[in-house]
Amino acid sequence: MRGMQVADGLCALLMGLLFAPGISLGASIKGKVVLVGPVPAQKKIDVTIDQYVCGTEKDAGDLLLSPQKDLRNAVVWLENPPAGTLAPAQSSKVEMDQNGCVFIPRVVVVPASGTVDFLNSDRLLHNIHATPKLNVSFNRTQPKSRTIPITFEKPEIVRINCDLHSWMVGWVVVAAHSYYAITGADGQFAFDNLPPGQYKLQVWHERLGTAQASVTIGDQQAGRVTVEMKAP
Ligand SMILES: [Cu+2]
Repeated sequence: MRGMQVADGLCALLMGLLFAPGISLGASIKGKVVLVGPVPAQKKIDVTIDQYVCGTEKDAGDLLLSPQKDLRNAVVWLENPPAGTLAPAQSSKVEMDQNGCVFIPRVVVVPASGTVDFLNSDRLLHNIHATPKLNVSFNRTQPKSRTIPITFEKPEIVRINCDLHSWMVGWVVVAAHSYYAITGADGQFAFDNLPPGQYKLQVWHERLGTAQASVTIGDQQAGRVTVEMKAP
């Protein structure tokens, strides 16, 4: 019984902290990104080299939609993150593999000063090539099974190419803070542990460009938002 009372007391204390004005982090944003309007043509690319690994045809992969036009691989972030969330440390490994002559995952997020491990699971030579504006350029050949770690210092969206296979494109989104998300196959994203307030969302997609939205959330609420993107 005594233990229960201590636990209850601790619980009350924690609840008090959570509900105290100014420091509550009980709000969240739940949203999805959808395409509105006509669906642009989905490109296919004929593969003429290295077919023994790459196959004979590839989807461009730059516009992945569900039957309901939910948009995958859009990157969503808060333009005005809560104070004190700048420059997070990298908490887990970020990897981008080259597998079947495709970058997998196609889009990754890494915090500024974080490292992406580039892998090659294919039994042929690939290459990783990028010419960012704010980060250091690189152009490295990559035999099977070699891991190449690349550190990205500055927030920026960096396109990655393989020069040997022209259709291979990947994206490294270097994040300025911890409130970045990539939409899943259902177009959904979520941000948790937010103080109440008004938030501006920035959305980027490699083919559809950018979009903005704003959402206001109260204490212990989930703000819901649907971001609509159109083909340019
Ligand atoms: Cu390649």
